[in-house]
Amino acid sequence: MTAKRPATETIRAALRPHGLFLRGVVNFADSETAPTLVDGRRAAGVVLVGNVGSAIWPHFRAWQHAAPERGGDNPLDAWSKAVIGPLAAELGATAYFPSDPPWQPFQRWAMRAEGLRTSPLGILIHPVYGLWHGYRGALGFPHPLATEAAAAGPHPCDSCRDRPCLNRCPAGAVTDAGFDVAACRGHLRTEAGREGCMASGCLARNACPVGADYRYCDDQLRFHMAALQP
Ligand code: B12
Repeated sequence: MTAKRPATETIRAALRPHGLFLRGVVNFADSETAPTLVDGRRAAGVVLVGNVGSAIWPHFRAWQHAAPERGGDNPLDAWSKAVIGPLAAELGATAYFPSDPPWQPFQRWAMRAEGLRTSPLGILIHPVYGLWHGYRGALGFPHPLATEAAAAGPHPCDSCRDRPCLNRCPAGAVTDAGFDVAACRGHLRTEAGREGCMASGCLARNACPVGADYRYCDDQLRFHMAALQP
């Protein structure tokens, strides 16, 4: 593997046609835990690749339409690998995926790279995109990378007085104590769950007023709810 030193702008440009975004950069100090590169060395830095709003959705659905067996059991993960894997090879990087065990600490990386904090739902909230974003992969390099500016703005939950996410969940699964996965899944199996969250997306996530312009499209919302079912 030849290690190249791509500019972050080069990576950003390669992601753009797929609706993907360069979300941030983490460089690891020598004393820190860091992921292993394909050649066995320790990564010096990772570039986080993610989705914002529904920008990936038409690209993903078009790919899935043409893919053997419609992309398999986890088509969004398969699409992420089909797009980010070849890009990593081209850049001399190692690709990591959020769905692949052992799980890499994507949320911790994002907190550090983008200055994000956790919402009561357990997912990170962005001051601009709200809860409507996620991570599709990361590119590891043997050298440090130019860092990016962190997300602008204070943590939105600090100034949220009504906290609608806490009282809108029909299963009471979102509390200050954390997200109760079993309670959520139990509700999704009921008729009310099928007609509510399964049909139009997690009601607690939908209730958050931050980043409403970036709310996922209906098809994307339903896809993610279906993926939550065991
Ligand atoms: C296992 C998992 C699940 C499980 C269990 C989740 C749970 N609440 O227990 C299930 C399948 C239920 C699930 C569901 C969903 N998930 Co999930 N999940 C994961 C996965 C694969 C691993 C999480 C993990 O344990 N990581 C291991 C540790 C080592 O990583 P970490 O970064 O250190 O993460 C931890 C810290 O951030 C810590 N933490 C949180 N807040 C704070 C604050 C402080 C101060 C500190 C120190 C730590 C800390 O908690 C995290 C989890 O343990 C991650 C992807 C990944 N690789 O991280 C996605 C991930 C967390 N999930 C994600 C999402 C979006 C969801 C769903 C909304 C998707 C959906 N289908 O609707 C739901 C609902 C989640 C919810 N409300 O909690 C996103 C979150 C994106 C974001 N904006 O933050 C991730 C990052 C995947 C992605 N592709 O982007 N998920």
